[in-house]
Amino acid sequence: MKVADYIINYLAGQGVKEVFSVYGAANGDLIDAFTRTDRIRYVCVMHEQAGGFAAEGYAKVSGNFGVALATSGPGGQNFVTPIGNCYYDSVPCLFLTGQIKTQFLKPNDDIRQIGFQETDIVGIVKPITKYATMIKTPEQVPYELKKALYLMKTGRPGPVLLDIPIDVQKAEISEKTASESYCEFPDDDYHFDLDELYGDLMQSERPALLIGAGCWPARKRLLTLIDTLKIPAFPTWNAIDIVCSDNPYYGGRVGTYGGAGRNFGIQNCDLLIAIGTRLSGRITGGNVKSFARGAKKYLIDIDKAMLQPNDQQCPFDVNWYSDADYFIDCFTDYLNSKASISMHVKYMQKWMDTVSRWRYKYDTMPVNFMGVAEEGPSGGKHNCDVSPYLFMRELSNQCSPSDIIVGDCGGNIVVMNHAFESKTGQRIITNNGNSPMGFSMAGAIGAWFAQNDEKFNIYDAVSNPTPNRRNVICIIGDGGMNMNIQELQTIVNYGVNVKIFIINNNIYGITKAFQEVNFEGRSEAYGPKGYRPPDFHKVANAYDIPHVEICDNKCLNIIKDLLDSNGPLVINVMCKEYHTYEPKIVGWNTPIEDMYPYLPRDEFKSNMIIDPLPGWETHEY
Ligand SMILES: Cc1ncc(C[n+]2csc(CCOP(=O)(O)OP(=O)(O)O)c2C)c(N)n1
Ligand SMILES: [Mg+2]
Repeated sequence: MKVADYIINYLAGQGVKEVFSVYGAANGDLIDAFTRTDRIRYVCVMHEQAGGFAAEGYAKVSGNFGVALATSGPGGQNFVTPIGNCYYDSVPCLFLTGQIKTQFLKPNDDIRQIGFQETDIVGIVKPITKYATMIKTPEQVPYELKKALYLMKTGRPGPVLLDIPIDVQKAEISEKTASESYCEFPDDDYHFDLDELYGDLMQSERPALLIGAGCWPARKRLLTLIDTLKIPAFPTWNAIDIVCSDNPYYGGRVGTYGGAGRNFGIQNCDLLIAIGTRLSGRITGGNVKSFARGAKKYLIDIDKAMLQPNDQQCPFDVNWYSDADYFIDCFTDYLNSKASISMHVKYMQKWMDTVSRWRYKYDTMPVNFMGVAEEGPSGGKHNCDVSPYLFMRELSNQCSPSDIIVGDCGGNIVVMNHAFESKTGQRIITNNGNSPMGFSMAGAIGAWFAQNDEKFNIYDAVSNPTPNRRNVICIIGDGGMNMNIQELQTIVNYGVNVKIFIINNNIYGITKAFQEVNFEGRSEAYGPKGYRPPDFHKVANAYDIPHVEICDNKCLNIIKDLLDSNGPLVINVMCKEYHTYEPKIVGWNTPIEDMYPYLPRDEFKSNMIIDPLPGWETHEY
């Protein structure tokens, strides 16, 4: 069997249905291998970066891993951003690159290049992959493939890259070679002392859970655990579809995105149990040591490097190495064996009510936070005005529990985190750790392929029946749209049914907000100076995709009809030059509970159960 066929068949055997590819001579044999199987197909994207983003979207929605395929040189180089995405957001993806024939490979690192489009892609991506290697002989292929996939999925998942020279792709391998395999047993030396945790829980008056994306595989059992504990659960930025807004124990979003509730819940807890999270700075805020400072803090995570108190920006008191899945099972069993948990639960209602009250009272939606689009030199020809906050809340009201929502970056993702209220069953994905502009359109394409494939439709909403099809909704800024605009053609070519909502403020909104705070408002390179978006109506026309404009807050009730319509749609949400993202945390020293616009000081103080930090009277922390 040809090596190229072996690889493609192997991926099909792993349940992968689509490989996102751009052609090139160096991956020609791998592409040709698809002609000899009907178990797996390639999807031609217009740019390798988008192919990598699509593979990420596919992995996040299918629960399987994603695969992207590129040629040597520039093809592989275009993978750098999606590989970074997968590394920082712990996404299992296999990146395959073709490489020039082994005979033309440069013999040492002093030589820049010998073969046409030769590049040391392995060297380039080493720091942002779990494993990357060039396979120089056909005999190594089965072993390296198994090893790469094993490392990709085991422990904290992440991307791997295999670089395969043309002559290796063309070579034959025997069945005997192919059966030899890589095998390693997972390091599951998990240990924790549940008696200690239980003792602290019984003592605690204000316990809280912090739930990270590492809990995704155990999400159903996690919801049972939350229901047993009956304490507030706060999702991190990658877990807002694990603990959803409709969960009775949902505490709200935290950190930078802690809009509703203004972080009073997490900051006032006296016991914090964080599971499957690396505690990004977006969660803790810049004054990291002030995060949940009144609490004894437990961290349960699979990444040993993140469990070292000396390396932790915000040191945790107890750090346990464990798979979230395993911990959740053990903790649930443990609690079920304890009669006293029911007594504890009785006392928790008051604390839960307090957290809910903060969340409702300090919603981002009351008029004073809703913001009004500023007047300014208009980048568009329409004089229209939609509040992104109002739009996002309305979108979430009109979305169904089976929808898949893919967010981008910039001001629009801040608004999405502030105002989109999730429903159990929804998938809400973006790339948070790397946050590249233009992720969401390509990510949505991958998400669509994943949901469209019945076998891997892992829809498992707790209380909703499995729908045949799920709406895929892409939310993107005008700036982000420009970064992968060419993928509109992939959408057309494959009939991808995705609704693209462009939050069109004609500028890089988050950049304008940043410059106002940090550069005395000098407006550089975000628009209209330097940057200006195209007329998206004309763009959609050029790609032959229907286009709708929402120009007024009063028209937001049409969202549901747009979602129910057939086929792809570009929806231009006209927001003038909106760039007010509030509430927000101002300054590196401010603890996350003191968000701007500042509450009157007596009101702020009345919400603090623990002591405010010195400086709270004047905000001079
Ligand atoms: C690839 C890439 N380049 C630059 C940035 C820096 N950046 C973050 S958000 C942003 C502006 C985004 O503008 P837009 O998509 O219109 O969103 P808005 O903030 O207006 O909602 C920029 C330049 C980035 N995140 N990714
Ligand atoms: Mg914008």
